[in-house]
Amino acid sequence: MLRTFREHHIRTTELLDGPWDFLKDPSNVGVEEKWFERFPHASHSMYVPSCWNNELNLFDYEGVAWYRKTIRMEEAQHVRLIFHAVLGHSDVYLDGQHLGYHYGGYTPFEFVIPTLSAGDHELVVRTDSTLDRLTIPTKHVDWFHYGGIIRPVELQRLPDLYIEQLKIDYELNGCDAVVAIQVRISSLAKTELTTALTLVEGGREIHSEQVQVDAGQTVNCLVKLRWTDVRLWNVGQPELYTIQARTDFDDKMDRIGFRKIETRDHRILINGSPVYLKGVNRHEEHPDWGFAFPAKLMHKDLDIIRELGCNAVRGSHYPQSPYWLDLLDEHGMIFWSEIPMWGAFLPNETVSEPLFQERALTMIKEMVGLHYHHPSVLFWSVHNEIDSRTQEAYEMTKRLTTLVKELDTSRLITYATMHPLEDILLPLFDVIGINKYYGWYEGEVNGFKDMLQQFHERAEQMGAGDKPVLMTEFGGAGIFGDVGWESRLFSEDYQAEIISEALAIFRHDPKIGGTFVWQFADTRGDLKSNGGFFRDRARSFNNKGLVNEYRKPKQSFREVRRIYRSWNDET
Ligand code: ADA
Repeated sequence: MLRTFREHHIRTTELLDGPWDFLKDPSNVGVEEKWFERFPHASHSMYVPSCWNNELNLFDYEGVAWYRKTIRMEEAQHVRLIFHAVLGHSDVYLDGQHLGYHYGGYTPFEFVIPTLSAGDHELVVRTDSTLDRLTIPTKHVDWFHYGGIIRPVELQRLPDLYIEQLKIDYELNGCDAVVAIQVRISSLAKTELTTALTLVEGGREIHSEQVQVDAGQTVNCLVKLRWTDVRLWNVGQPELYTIQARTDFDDKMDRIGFRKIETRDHRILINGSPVYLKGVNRHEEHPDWGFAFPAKLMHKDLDIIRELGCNAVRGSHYPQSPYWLDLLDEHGMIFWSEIPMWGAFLPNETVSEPLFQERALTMIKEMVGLHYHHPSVLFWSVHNEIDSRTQEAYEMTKRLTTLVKELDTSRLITYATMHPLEDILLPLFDVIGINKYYGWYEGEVNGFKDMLQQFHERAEQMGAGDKPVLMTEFGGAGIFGDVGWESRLFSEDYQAEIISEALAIFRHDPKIGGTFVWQFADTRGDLKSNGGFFRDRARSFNNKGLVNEYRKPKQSFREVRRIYRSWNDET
């Protein structure tokens, strides 16, 4: 399932989920041997979507692997192939021809193939999950190096005139909105075509016009409508509007929620009222599924997070599934979306590399495109824990934040810093996220007080004293089931203790606008690290979850539930 609702009622779409032929290519000979023309017999079957590492004998395989699927066309038709997420590098071939290359991991890319002939066609994908110094994330990252086609591959059959894009923006003044709907219609026809374009909201026609598109051309239609008394979306108040663009040949639906996001007095404001963020960091990961997280389990994650009393989730550390965001939209929950630039061990040389920066910019563009309409998304985060003390970091961050502003001015731009007392990036952001682990990696939990006081003074001096500060990571590891009389390192008791002490400190600091515990569930760590990284990851898991990897609650879960439920949603 891609979304919780249907995106098309007229256009025919099909998910290519199921068995694909699969073969790893550890010596990287496939291109030379032209596997895209002759797929080797030695291949076996792999379910898509999935991470190959969850299959027997592939657990620690990082590298190149090939996939093949046969597509049957009953008649010649235009086709749009959407890869909703493939980890790392992907090269896509159709009938031996290279369709294109994509680098990324958590966002879709697509190909439009005009008039694909009737009969069988061979779709081949070469993927490479290798992490290195210029990939995002780089090699040293605190999550397992999974590989594979992790979200569905979709095959859409397109008419001659198809809706390439539906983009909905609005300006809100109280409960009155000026809604700007842009529909991009593209032609794959050999002659000029005319169609009616109709916009429908909740079953009600709101606009209609005739559109003429020349052969092979694209037309952008912009419709501006004034709506009064709209129902506003807010935390716990999930008012949503579904908009359909329909032509004589095609359709596309999407959903929005009306809300205004601002900051004032160190608080995040939705529709003019402050909201105190009670959150967790969630990896979209599970030991049996890796990053190919099934929709059904998303419902369960949501139930558990709501049970905890949360109103916010930080999508650490990459764009999460649209289905998950649909669920958050539908339950009035806040989401923080970020690209997978994970920086704790990121060298400055890498930060300045043009290829690295280009990849980051593309990831931002794709993330904003993917999550643009979700009302739950309040924050675009451009990186996590990079060395924010350096000029190199400043230069790169300036490029990233400038791009975000070009793409979307309605949301807050943010990041998470691990150097709050030396950080030079504060002025570039609307909201500052702080990651610190007093009581775990450094000193006593009480250390937060001093650090925060110094941070606030420094922020003031840098002209950033009025920005909301969110505690985006804090906590410690607790091994599920390790409970005792005393609170020892790695016990559930100790973890629960340091998290509750930290939460009490943050809640008493008027300049903190919300908290995200690290982390929701235990996640698989990077096993292959032999360079001295992540040596404290007992069981090869990051054990800082409030629930274990199978979503069983630890003591810290019960503590945080008690605390979060006792806090107001407002200041
Ligand atoms: C960092 C990082 C997380 C995780 C955490 C930890 O803050 O952002 O991804 O690695 O530390 O557990 O140490």
